[in-house]
Amino acid sequence: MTEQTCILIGAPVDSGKERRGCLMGPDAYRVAGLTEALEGLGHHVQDAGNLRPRPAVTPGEMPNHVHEPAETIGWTEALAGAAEAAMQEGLPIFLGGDHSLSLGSVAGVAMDAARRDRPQFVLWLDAHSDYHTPQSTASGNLHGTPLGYVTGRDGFHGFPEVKAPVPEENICILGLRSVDAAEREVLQASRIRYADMRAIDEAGIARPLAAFLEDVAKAGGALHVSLDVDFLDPSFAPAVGTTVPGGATIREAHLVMEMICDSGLMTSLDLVELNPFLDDRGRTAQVMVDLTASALGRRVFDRPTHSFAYERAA
Ligand code: 4U7
Ligand code: MN
Ligand code: MN
Ligand code: MN
Repeated sequence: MTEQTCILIGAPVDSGKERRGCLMGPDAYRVAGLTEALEGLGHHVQDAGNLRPRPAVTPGEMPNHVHEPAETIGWTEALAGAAEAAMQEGLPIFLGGDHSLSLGSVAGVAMDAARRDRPQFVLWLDAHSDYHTPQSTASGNLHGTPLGYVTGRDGFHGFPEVKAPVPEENICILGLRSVDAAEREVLQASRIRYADMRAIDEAGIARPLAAFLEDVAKAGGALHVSLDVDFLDPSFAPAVGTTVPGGATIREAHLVMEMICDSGLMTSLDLVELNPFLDDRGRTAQVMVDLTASALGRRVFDRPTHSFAYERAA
């Protein structure tokens, strides 16, 4: 693939849920060798260090059960600005941090796309649909709300106004296996595309992804990829607070990344929800680094040499 300037933006966001630990994520990716892996593929890597949240206050209209809204508002402001700026310099990779970081990363990259008159697309790789609002969430955990926010749903009082909402039809969710009743209704009524694990079992993961990537290409869109650790089955990726059995296998996840790479469409990436405190000798961090490498060109072979008869026939 063509050489990229990858900009690593550490975002030790830990306010999006009760259980702490995601703040250690950015350093775990560094220790697992993210920079070295990307440089080894011929890319330029700029590690911008870690961001900090802007100071913010809890708005009066925020429901009481919502966990640490002020801190997440502060992160959203900081991340949206950093994301929009980084799009001028290269391909930002946001090192989370929990998934509430994507309120800011996606809002920011979408602002950049709007400025360039390019439609923004989002590929959401997750066990969960993260389509809540601060009113609909029962847990009060804002890491379950980023897709609600970036599509412009109401109720995000005190958060920066979403000036470039992502159109529902430009979003594809793969890997679903835990959707709350309150999300299910609005999701089904929306134009968001999704394949749950059952659909993936039946059709394979390549078909829905190929169809989505084709639409991004046709529209000349920018593609943000948001990879939640819990997209993967917990047997391969234990370092996450919200494990749900029955997730993507290692090969399904690599295939997704390899197809994204081949498409040449990815313009920004989130690595979220890694909780290194729950990891098993760094293996989950390593899996996430390896998947990032696949998205940016790691291959066994550059091109086929000898083809099989069944390939020549096709
Ligand atoms: B993640 C949940 F209830 N839906 O709202 C909620 F199941 O970023 C989980 O995808 C949200 O890990 C998970 O708390 C957020 C729950
Ligand atoms: Mn907390
Ligand atoms: Mn998520
Ligand atoms: Mn999830």
